[in-house]
Amino acid sequence: MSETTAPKSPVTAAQFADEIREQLTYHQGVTVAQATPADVYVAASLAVRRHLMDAWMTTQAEMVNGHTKAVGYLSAEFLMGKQLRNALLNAGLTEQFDEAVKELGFDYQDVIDAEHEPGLGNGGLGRLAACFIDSLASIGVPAFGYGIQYQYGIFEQEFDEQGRQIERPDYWLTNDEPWGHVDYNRSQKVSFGGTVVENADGTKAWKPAWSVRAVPVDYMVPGYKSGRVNTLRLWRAKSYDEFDLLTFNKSEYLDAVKPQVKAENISKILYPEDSTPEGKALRLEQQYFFVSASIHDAIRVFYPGQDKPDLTTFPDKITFQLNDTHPVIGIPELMRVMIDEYGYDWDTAWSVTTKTFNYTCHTLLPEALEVWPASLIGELLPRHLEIIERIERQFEAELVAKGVDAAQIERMKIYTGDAVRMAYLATYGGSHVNGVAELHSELLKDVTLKDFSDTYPDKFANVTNGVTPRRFVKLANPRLSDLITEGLGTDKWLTDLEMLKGLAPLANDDEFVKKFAAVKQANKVDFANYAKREYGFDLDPNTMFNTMVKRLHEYKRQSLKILALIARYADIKSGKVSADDVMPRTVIFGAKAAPGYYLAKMTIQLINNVARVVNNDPDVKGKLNVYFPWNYNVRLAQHLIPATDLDEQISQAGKEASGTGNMKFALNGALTVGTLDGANVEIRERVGAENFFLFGMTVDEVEAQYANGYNPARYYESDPRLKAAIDMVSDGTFSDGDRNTYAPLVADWLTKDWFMTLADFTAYAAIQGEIEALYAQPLEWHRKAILNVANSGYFSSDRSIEDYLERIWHTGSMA
Ligand code: OX2
Repeated sequence: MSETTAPKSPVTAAQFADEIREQLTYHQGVTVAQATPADVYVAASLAVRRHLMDAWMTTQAEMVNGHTKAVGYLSAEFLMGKQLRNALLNAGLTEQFDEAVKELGFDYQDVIDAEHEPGLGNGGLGRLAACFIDSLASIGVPAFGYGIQYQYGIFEQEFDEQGRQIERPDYWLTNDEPWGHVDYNRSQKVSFGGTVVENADGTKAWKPAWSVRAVPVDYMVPGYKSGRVNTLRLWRAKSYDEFDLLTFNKSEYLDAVKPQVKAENISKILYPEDSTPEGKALRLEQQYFFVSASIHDAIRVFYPGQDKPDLTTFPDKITFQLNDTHPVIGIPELMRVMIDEYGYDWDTAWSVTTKTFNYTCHTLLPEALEVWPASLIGELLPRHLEIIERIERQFEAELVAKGVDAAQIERMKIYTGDAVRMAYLATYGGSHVNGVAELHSELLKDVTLKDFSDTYPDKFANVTNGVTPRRFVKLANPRLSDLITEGLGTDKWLTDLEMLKGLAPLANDDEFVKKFAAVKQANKVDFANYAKREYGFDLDPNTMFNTMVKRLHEYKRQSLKILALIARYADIKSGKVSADDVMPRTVIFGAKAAPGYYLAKMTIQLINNVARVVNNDPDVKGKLNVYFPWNYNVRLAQHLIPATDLDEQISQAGKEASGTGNMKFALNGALTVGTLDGANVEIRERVGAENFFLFGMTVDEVEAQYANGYNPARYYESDPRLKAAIDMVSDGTFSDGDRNTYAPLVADWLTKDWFMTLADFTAYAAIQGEIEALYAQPLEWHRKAILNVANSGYFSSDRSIEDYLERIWHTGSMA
């Protein structure tokens, strides 16, 4: 979308202040004198929404009336982050807001802080969905994000006295929430349970046992300077029976509200899992709930007022992207809707369905590919199970016709009789399957879905992930953004991120390098202040800021980082390394562990206790510090990433599908220490091998180790520094002398170590010397950091969306 369609600077600061006053008076009923920052936050948000409203309505009208196929991004998670600043940026109102708030007598930071971040996602998958809908709107592609408005998002993390993770519910809707519009008049009915009966004419009819009302809550998704505002439609579950009056009148109050509780539980809470499924009925209920409502909603939107819509045109109206396996039940649902509700025959329904859906896989961990017990589907969605059975029969016949051998057909079963493999259903039932980085897509083809790629090679594609430069550079790092704009002479890079390449020659310009270094230093000072204010930490901005932020998972190997850190600590303590030779480092962790993930939680406890011991040890004072700010979220990411010198992407090769944090750090001028995994491979290729700290085994080496019977104890015995570090974990150094605290973790390292932390330790420890030598030459370090920024433009989510448009969706922006 060209800039001519961008909203012109719509108001002056004084006018915007008036608009805020008006909202305070007529929406909230408070005067400016009575207003709190939270009131001003709500009023300002409503004022911004008003500015976006016309573009929102035009976008919707043109989407329905135009000829451009829309995208429906079906995702169980959208990790949006705070809305106000982003909406202001995209509406072109940032400066007016800053001034208006000041004029009203408020500090803009207090107003921004009043917003409670909606945590409707676990990590990378949910944040990717949020970046993608930003890019879709910014490019001007008509699109809906479809998901669930969980009442409780990802838990709030705290640490107890022992450094253990405590999970608290995140009731993010406690205060006025100005962004979501609850549209009761466009709700959908979603049904569950019951039986399937045969009609007299031989057709099937599902007689469900119970239903819930899916109420859409609509969020605006404003594009950056595109004049387009798309919709994120998050469904909230409501009961049709508020309570049973008969039961209530018998004074059985709790029983009377049971149906309501059961219905509303569906959108109550986001599963705090990342990469592993929870085999819970409620999760399947959630999945079906939002997917069924969304499919019906799309039919309502694109065939307005039509009782007998021509659904053979459905794939020309919308393409549904399945964000991982969570929405895959949509495939049998669209079949059911077409056959049972609209009377189409099987073949027509199948042709429409396969053209409508595409599937993105985000993992390689076999345990993360959802498999549902057939009994559960049968109980909750009996008609869908029948449809899946028939899909299986058709699939097998097709494979036989293709000459696939019996053993392979057996391996490829979607429906095994006992279980339904959702990734297989998605692969067969949609047009394309994509991985999220080149290496990942290759491994999907060659390993995880090999039988399918052998049989249907044309279905497979790659789309490497990306991140939105608006939120993660412009908003998060205003100083760097200004410097980039100065260096390039334009701010057009915000919608054409490859333009960052123009910075490469400036890496040789000492003046520019010094300015770049000054930006990083100022960001570090800011973060130190933030960490003091929010967490009470005392970070020294004159040390290297070395960050590892991501979900806590064994494959991501926070263990590797903490063991190397302990080894370093031991070296300084023992005098093996003289304190004068130590490059001062501040190590910062951020990570949530799934509440039921025992070893991950123990790793959190260990990190916290290493931090406690190291930070209180006068022998290493000023040389090594460790901090673990709790409750890592988008807000913390936006503060921490711009302040980071060195980023850790140290997963076991072949396990991280892509990573997106790695892209955010590179774009913000951090150097990366990492393995050849996920998108690290592409980042390194682009920024240059000499500007990336590579270490560790390759995928092939990892596979060879598994094949030869990996023995971690061998590494423990052969590297004395590793041995010393592990011994310190066992001997009570980090548990007030108690030798049992970390025993399960140590036992796992020494006997199992499935993700080969020990095997990569020596290489990881060795590369630290190289890192520190470079850091000792600030100009050289920052030159390399500039080259990281300059060559990371490819990792814009705008580029990812362009790739989806071209390779998978075959649609484009609105004319
Ligand atoms: C994550 C992947 O672990 C990560 O590598 C990737 O960058 C991100 O998705 C976005 O593609 N749950 N979360 C993921 O995969 C699953 C499953």
